[in-house]
Amino acid sequence: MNKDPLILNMLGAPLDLGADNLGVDLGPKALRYHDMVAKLEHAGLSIKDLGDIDCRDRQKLDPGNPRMHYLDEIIRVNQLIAESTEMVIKNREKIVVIGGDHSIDLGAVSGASVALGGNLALIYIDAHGDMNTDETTLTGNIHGMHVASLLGFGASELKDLHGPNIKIDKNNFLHIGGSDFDQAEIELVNQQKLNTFTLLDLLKNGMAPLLDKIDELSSRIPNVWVSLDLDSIDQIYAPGAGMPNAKGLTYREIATIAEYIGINCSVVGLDVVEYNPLQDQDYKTAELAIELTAKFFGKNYNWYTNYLDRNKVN
Ligand SMILES: [Mn+2]
Repeated sequence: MNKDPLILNMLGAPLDLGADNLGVDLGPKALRYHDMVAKLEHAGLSIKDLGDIDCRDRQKLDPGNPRMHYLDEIIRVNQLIAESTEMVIKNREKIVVIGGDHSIDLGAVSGASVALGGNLALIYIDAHGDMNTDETTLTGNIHGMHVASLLGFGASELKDLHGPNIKIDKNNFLHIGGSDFDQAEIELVNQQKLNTFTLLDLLKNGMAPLLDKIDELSSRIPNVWVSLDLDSIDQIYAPGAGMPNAKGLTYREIATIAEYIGINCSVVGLDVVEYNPLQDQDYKTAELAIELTAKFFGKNYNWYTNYLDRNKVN
């Protein structure tokens, strides 16, 4: 494991307007309270804290367009996120963006893609597809649409955020851990031949074919953005996810995926989203989010490193 300090910028995006449930706006504050900065520093990452973006409260806003709720504010916040990720990656530093709901991924990936002239792969870990458009959405919630936007589908307001180019070429996309795709999302995956490795694939074929897919992608496109929706993880390990998942990835599976990506890919940025501290149990999910963040950047932080620290011989 690489012991060199690595500069990691940290940006909080306490946006909850892309979703319905109360609490994901508290994610950045709760992770900071749980010492995310100190713990990542301890893991060997040198943190530059960019603070939290000011997000407006839904009580003060009109949902507006019924097919894209709170569109204007979501675009405003995502534009700010995109400017941050673009600047950081142009400076050849790395960044973790902490949600908030998953719609913050739109700005995060858009800024990274622009910084790299579109030469960016996206590894997307989520129980859901997030590939609806304003035409196929069943809820009007934008946290279910931004992947389609990044791939160049759906409403121009979303897909043209931070510039008109397609942010992620569909051949440079890998979706991991899906178990709940909507019909329209299944059709998009099939029509566009999108690269997915679902929970069923994992249970049927094991981890090896997934690791091969990660290798293939990162050998072709060296710069990788990782998006981690905590609802991809089983609720036993991640009770504090926006939509807790009774059939998600085990701790062993997600920790291995994160470790493998951290060692074998050049991860330029990560977003960790849908953390809901109101549903967490003893900060279990927060602790896991911190551990996985360290692992995605090739470092380690877990109960064992803590055990070693506590029992160090002087
Ligand atoms: Mn999601």
